[in-house]
Formats: sequence, structure tokens, C-alpha cells
Amino acid sequence: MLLMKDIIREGHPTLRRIAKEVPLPPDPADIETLKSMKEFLINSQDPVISEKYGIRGGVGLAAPQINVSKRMFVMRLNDEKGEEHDYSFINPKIVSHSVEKSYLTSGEGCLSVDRSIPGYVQRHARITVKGYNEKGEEIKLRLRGLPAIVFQHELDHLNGVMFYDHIDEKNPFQLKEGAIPIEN
Ligand code: SB7
Ligand code: NI
Repeated sequence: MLLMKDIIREGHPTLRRIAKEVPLPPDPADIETLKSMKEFLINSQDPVISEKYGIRGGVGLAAPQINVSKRMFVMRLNDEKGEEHDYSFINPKIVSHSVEKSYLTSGEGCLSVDRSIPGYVQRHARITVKGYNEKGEEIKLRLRGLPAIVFQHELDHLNGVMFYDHIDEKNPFQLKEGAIPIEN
């Protein structure tokens, strides 16, 4: 079972590395890694289990955060319509995106960052993504709203990018024209 002690924190070099493509079909060890990452998210979202093990709530987790430098992540959240977005991604990529940006009004946080960093993280409002699931099947999805934000936060982890890299130091709350606010 993955715990907070297994999550590496800012300053660890793996968080700044470009993660490696995963050979397909995924081997049993990679499938097992994804399963334990998904289990971690489920536990982090369970009030009783998260309290018992001191796990911070999370809607996504990327393999580099458990010091596995491979292009895989999991996400698990409900959108504003209550629709579930429960995915495991291998070798994910954005194939197209809107010009329009969106941002979380509350800013972003990260399980690998133990401080709160004020400022807006502006990301593509809508994305079309491709990748492979844990069975090695191709997946293609269109995402918007919170799921699109989470996907981009996780994809960044595979490229050594942290959410605060996107925050303008001088003007952390400066918005691009037409950026769509997302409440969460
Ligand atoms: C806010 C939080 C997350 C994504 C986008 C906005 C996920 C936080 C958990 N993680 O650190 C996953 O990388
Ligand atoms: Ni993160």
C-alpha cells in the first residue's frame, strides 16, 4: 500500500526529469504500479482511510511522484455534472487543444509540494488526449473543466514541470483575456 512517505517532494531530482515512455503492452510490473497508484487515490478520497493513514486528498498521481520515472499517471474525480473521470494513462499526450485558457479559482496544489503557493495556473480549457490504458488499449478522450486541468497537471509531472512553474512571479493573479474560471 502506497503512503505519503512514498511520495517524493520538491527538491527530489526525479520530479525534474523527463519520464521514459512505457513499452507496450505494459508489463506486469507497470500494471501493478498503476494499480497501486489508483488504490492510493481511492484511499486518499476515503475519509476514514485517509485519516487513519494521514493521506492527503488527491485527484491525480503521476508515476514520477513515487520515484518511478515512467510516462504513466492516474486520475480520479467527478466533474461539475457528477460524471466520473477515472483513468489510468500510459504514454499520454495532448493531440489538440483550445486557444482558450481556464484556471482553478483556488489555485493548484500538489502532493509533492508541502506548502501552499498562491496564484493562478492557466491551462488549455479544452484538450483532446490520447494514450493507453492499463490493458494496453488505446484511449482517446475530450476533456474540459476540472478533468482537463488535472490531466495537464499530471502530464506536466512526466515532463519535469511543477504547477508553480506556470505562475507569473511578479503578477501571480494576472489573467489572460477570456480565461475561464473553474470553481472546485
Ligand atoms: C489541483 C490539484 C491537482 C491537479 C490539478 C489541480 C492534483 C494534486 C495531486 N497531485 O500532486 C498530482 O500530481
Ligand atoms: Ni502534482
